[in-house]
Parts: sequence; structure tokens; C-alpha cells
Amino acid sequence: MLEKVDEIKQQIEAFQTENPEELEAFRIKYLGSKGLIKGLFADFKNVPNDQKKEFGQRLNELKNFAQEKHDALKATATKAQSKANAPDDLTRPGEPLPVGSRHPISLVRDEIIDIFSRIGYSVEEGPEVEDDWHNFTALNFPEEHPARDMQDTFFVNSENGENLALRTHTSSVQVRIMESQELPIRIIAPGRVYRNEAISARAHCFFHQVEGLYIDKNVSFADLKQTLLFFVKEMFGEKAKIRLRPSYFPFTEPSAEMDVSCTICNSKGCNVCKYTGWLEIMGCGMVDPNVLENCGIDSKVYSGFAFGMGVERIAQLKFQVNDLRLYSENDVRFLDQFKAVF
Ligand code: 2NM
Repeated sequence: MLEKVDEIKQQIEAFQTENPEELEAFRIKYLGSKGLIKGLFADFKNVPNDQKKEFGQRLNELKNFAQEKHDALKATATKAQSKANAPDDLTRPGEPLPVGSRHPISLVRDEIIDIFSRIGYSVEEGPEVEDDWHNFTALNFPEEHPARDMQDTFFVNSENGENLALRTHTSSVQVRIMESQELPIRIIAPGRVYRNEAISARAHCFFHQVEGLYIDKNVSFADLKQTLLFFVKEMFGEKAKIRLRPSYFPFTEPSAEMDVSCTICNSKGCNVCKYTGWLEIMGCGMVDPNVLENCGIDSKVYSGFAFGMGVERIAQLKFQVNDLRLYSENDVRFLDQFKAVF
């Protein structure tokens, strides 16, 4: 009898399958109500009394062994089955990937670049750490101009004692281009600029600009006005109007501030335009002859206009963002809102 138990145990030990039908046949053969193990239990009554204890123990072990083997095989068989089934349904949609969105500053900057590209402007870039010449002196800033002050500009320690600063405008890029490129020049310079200001809803220590420059023979203020009107209509719609107010910049003469008619209230007056119907969006003017001469351009032969705008300001009007800090905090709840734009 004990030999029979050993024999069955060896059979069970040797048995392997991942096939559910074969496994069920195994269960019926060994563990079923008419199976081999049940049969051995039935034979129990024929075992001599002095062997009953040992035989009973061995029989129970065998039964547990068969059950454990069955359960283990069942687990692997189910796993194998689900693996085998998964690739069958090739029509199932893929796992969705969370998509990001473009930053509003990038969206608006690229739209500005796009508009000026259509009328022949090319894009130029330059260093964010600038020397005094390109950021101030060449641009006709007098030695004692307040913008050169520690209060307004972040200065950078340099190894050779050179006076370096984080650029306060991308006009420094225009200087580099005027110094090195053939005339005529028709460029825009987008980029990040830095000012030493306390951070608030209305001011930040860095922001983004797009500045433009056009130099050729006979460039006039009328060319500047028409170029800016084209830009505004492309950016804010065909109905948009512009208004120029006299202003002052060291690098332009004459200089002006440009307003666009309020797109939020159609110039009827609202709290965004402070009930004036106009929104200030950029500064501009005819490049000062001193600047042209500083960059090696003959101001008796050539003239040019320049303009500069803040990308955050344009984005604020386009998307009605009321706090500048949102642009640099990278809060996904803010950024997600631009998913559908463009
Ligand atoms: C502005 C306003 C007016 C400007 C001037 C120049 C350069 F290099 F040609 F002199 N680039 N950009 C300029 C003129 C920038 O920003 C408010």
C-alpha cells in the first residue's frame, strides 16, 4: 500500500502543464471524488491496524501535496492564459499618454515672430550676459543714466574685471547685428531680459521682449507706423486701431509709445483699459543717429526705425492673465488652460 502512495506521489511530482484542460484532467484523476487518492482512502479499512497510523499520515500528505501542486499549476496556467489572450485584440485603443501644452509666452512669441517673418524680418539672438557697450553705451545711454544703476540692473562679476550685466533689453542684440551685418537690416530679436525689480503681480525680475529693427536708405516714420499697424491688425484683428504718443528713449529720436484700441471692450471703456479705450503695448522710434554711428553706420546715408514690446504684456491682453507671476511658476493648472490654444 505504501508503495502505491509513493508511486502516485512520483507521478504527481513529474506532472507539468500550462494547459487548463490537462490540469482539469489531472484534478479529476487524482483529487476527484472517484480519483486515485479517494480510492486509497477507501482502501484504508483494509490496512492492518498497526500500520494505520503511518498510512493515514502518508495518505493525508499525499492529498495535500496533490492539492498544492494543482493550485500552483492553476496559478501559472491562468497567468499564461491572460498573457496569451492580451495581444489578440489589436483593435483596443492604446494607453493614453498625458500630453503637455505649450507655454503661453512661447505661443505669443512665436506668433509675433510669424507675423514679422511674413514681411521679411529675420530672427536674431544674442547673449543674455552682456557687456556695458552693447547693453548701454552703444545705445546712447549717458554715463549717469539711472538704468545703469545697481537698483535697475543685475551686474555680473567677471574674472577680468570687465563690466558685465544681465541684458536689460534685447536692443543689445540689435547693436551686435548693426556692427556686423551688411545693410539693409531687417530683424527682430526675441529673448529674455532682466531688471532688478521686486516681484509682484505687475513686475518681475525677468520678462520677454521682441524688439525690431529696420535700417535702409530713406526709412521714415511713416514706414514705422504702417509696419506697426500691419502687426497690430494681424495680432489683434482687422478692426484694431493704433495711436502713437510722443515719448523718450535714449536710443531713438523721435520716440513714441504705441497704444492699440482695447480689444476687450471694443474701446467702449473697461477696467483693463482703465476706461480710456486704449492699451499701451510698445515703444518705438527712429534710431538715434548717435546709435547708428556707434555701430559704424553712416547716419547721413542710412536711417532706421526700431520698436520693442513685452511678450508678457501681449499675452496678458490675449489671454487676460492678471498676474505676471503665473508665467514663471509653472503651475500645471495655469499651463493646462493653453492646451486648446493654437
Ligand atoms: C524699444 C523702444 C524703442 C530699440 C532701439 C533699438 C536699437 F538698437 F536700434 F537702437 N532696438 N530697439 C527700441 C526703441 C526699443 O523698446 C521699448
